[in-house]
Amino acid sequence: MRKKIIAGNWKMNKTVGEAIELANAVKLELADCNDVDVVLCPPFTALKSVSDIVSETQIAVGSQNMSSEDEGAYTGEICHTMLKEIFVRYVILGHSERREYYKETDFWINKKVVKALEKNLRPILCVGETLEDREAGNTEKVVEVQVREGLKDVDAAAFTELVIAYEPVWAIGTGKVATAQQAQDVHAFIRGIVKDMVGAEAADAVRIQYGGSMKPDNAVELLGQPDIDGGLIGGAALDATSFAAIVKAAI
Ligand code: 3PY
Repeated sequence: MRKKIIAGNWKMNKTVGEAIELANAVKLELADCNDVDVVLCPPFTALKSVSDIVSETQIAVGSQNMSSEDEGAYTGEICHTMLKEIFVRYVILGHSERREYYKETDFWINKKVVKALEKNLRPILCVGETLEDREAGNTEKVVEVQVREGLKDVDAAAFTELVIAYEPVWAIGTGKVATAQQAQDVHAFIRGIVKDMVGAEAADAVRIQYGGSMKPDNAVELLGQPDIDGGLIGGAALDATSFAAIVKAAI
């Protein structure tokens, strides 16, 4: 039985003051939530404050990116040591916004995934097709490449730690949501790829989240699908009540 995981991707929203307010509001609702893994992913500037606020709760903290390097002359980057020092446990890697706007490739995303695992951080690897890909009938082809390349050289044992987030790009920030069946089909397909890569045990253990306009009113149906193990939440994570409602839908 896979434990569901709901992560809030706050993206480039919330000043430190606003992040403190939101984290405190989420803490009031979810501090003792044991049935679902809850993760907050604020921007880098607010990570330390949010981490302090949730430190004695069941809520974990994640970053929205991480360098593949250990330290040194990499202007603008943040490495694993800096994240672990402030008790960050998860790292979102390869989000479609990073692939699209910052031209992150599967090669670099894979280096980050491998580094995160080596340093005991849990990667949330994002994959997903664009509208153009879907309309051309290329969803499976695109997602398969992203999964195989992103998880290259990852041991079967690590699949209990890492998380895959399926986020159809056409459903991100657009208000469009994949139907529960569309999402389930791709999740089952991804699990099949993992099985082919590292075996049935790892495929059965790996958690695959859905991301892309998940909200309280569609969460129950999406989270009720057999291969959907949680959500990576965008807009709805910026409001404590909506975020908590999604977490409760996962219980
Ligand atoms: C969204 O739901 O908009 C996301 O991109 C979550 O990562």
